[in-house]
Amino acid sequence: MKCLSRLRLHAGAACLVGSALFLCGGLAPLFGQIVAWDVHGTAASTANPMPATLLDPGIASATLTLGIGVTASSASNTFGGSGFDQRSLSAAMAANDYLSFTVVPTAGRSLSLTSISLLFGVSSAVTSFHVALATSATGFSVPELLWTFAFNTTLSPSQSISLVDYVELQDVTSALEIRLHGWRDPSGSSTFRIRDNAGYDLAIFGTVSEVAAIPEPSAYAAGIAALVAGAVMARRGRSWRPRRVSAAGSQWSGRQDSNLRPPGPKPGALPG
Ligand SMILES: [Ca+2]
Repeated sequence: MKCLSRLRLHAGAACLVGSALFLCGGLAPLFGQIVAWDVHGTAASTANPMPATLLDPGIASATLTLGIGVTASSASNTFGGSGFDQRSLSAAMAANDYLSFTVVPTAGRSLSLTSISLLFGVSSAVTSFHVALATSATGFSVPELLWTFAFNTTLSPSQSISLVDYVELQDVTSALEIRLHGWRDPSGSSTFRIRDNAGYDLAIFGTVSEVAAIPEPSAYAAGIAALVAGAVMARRGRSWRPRRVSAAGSQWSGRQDSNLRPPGPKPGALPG
């Protein structure tokens, strides 16, 4: 995966310096925060799904919601749910115990994610509460989880997860969902939530780019033909000389000795 990502970056660099810039096209990417939520003054019980507080113009929509395995919490200044009661990732996935956010690019735009920052916690500390990020880009595949983490306090410190190595999260042109699954070691049930601090509490960083128009195959063929024709003409231009045509229609080079010309009637010669 990392190798593919590097290939993509190298291709991007080649795109910038190459002579075929028209194939890369598009606007300069916008770096930074492209989607963010501030849960201050809200609760999942009254705002589910919750639209993003900050939305890049290149993103049509972004919503934060809950899996059907948990119940929207009414705790103020949070977005979360009660009923996180599974004891393994596979069980949490099967039970749909998760927080989820879905980002939909505007038509003609693509998203490339670089990182996610989030602030979360539980209502009562346990040893331990576990979380894992999975994405629709990989079919929520467990071997391709984006990140896992465990904590044993109520207020886990802010977390920042780099996504630059995940090629599936680059150049995304359709809806992308990321699920934050939660489960716990001891039996019981937790209320797990995005919690409030100054500013945004869940933010996605990355770039939004205009999708480059892909030339029609006929345009490629015409372009290649023009390049080949130009190269041939340039090569001929170095050795080309005027050519004359004999009366009999034979051709010879103007540089050839006259003795090598095709035989023809001599001036003034009489018939017979
Ligand atoms: Ca906040």
